[in-house]
Amino acid sequence: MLRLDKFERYPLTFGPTPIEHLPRLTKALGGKVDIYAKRDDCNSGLAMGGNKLRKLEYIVPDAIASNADTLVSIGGVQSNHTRQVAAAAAKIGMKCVVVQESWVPHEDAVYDRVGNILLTRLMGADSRIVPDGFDIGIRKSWEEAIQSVKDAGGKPYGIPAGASVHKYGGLGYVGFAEEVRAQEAAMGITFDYIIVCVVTGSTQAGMIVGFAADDRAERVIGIDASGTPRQTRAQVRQIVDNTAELVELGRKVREEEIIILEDYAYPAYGIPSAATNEAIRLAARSEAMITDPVYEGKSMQGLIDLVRNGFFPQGAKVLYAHLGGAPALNGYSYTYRNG
Ligand code: 5PA
Repeated sequence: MLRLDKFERYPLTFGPTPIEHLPRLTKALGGKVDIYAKRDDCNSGLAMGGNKLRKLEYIVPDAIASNADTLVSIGGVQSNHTRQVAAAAAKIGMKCVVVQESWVPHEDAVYDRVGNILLTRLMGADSRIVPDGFDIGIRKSWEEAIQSVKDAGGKPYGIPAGASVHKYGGLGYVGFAEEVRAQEAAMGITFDYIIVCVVTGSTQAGMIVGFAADDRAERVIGIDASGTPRQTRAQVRQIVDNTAELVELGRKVREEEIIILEDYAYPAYGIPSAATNEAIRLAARSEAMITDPVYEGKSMQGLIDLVRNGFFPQGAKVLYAHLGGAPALNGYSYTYRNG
């Protein structure tokens, strides 16, 4: 038994997210592998939801206990994470400063006006665009933003990119694994594989620890969307170790239990390939399931490619973790102008 319940959780989500069968996508991919989705993209009424709210549920109690008055975080211009931090801040009555780095070499006339950043500003966050490029690590621009809050007499609470290297960043997705186990029991099935997009790492790391409890961590297939997979893998490793200790897994997760596939992040973080766009269109047209060009479109591309290449044995049940991200599509209006 993992010790997740000893950690305080501040509810930001509706509760367990639905798992749905995707019969038309299953059929479009040949029908030999049964595809399901767990809809963490529909997990909350807060500003369109997504995976960060599951993580933030375990971070917010610590922020409140610290007597902070301002959450300070970081991401790209179309960051889903900073949108969800802004949402959590609004919901708990704190101020919010978010640094939005220029992570994506993408030009669209309204890129910095629509989607995530629009919602972030609407919720009252102080959104600061800076020119620094992509990097999932601890950033100078974030440390400066924390300092600027102090200089102005405020009390900041820092949340790093993707809420990942925060000490409690992995707990939310341990909870995901516990939830899947309960749903499997209720549905009378077991999933053979879980597909998850990975960038800053705590989503997959939490799942790895959660599924290590019934010895199937290596069934969690991470699809890298960072384009810097060595750094992502190192961060996943670190979060796995820290989280395993927190929830008392009782053993070290082995290196070969951490599976990250690097083949789908090209041409760069935030830039969809032709195959990404094909995947986005197939999910939309077969199941009305909307995925984005930065994250879920790439993990959908990975899922489709793995099915087509026979990676999964016949009859396998594959659970696609849908982590959110659709608001960013608005920043790609030209790419999808014809659908
Ligand atoms: C993000 C991340 P991790 O960062 O936990 O690996 O999750 C990857 C991921 N899907 C998958 C969606 C929709 C995501 O938003 N987003 C980041 C952001 O700033 O939005 C942290 C990068």
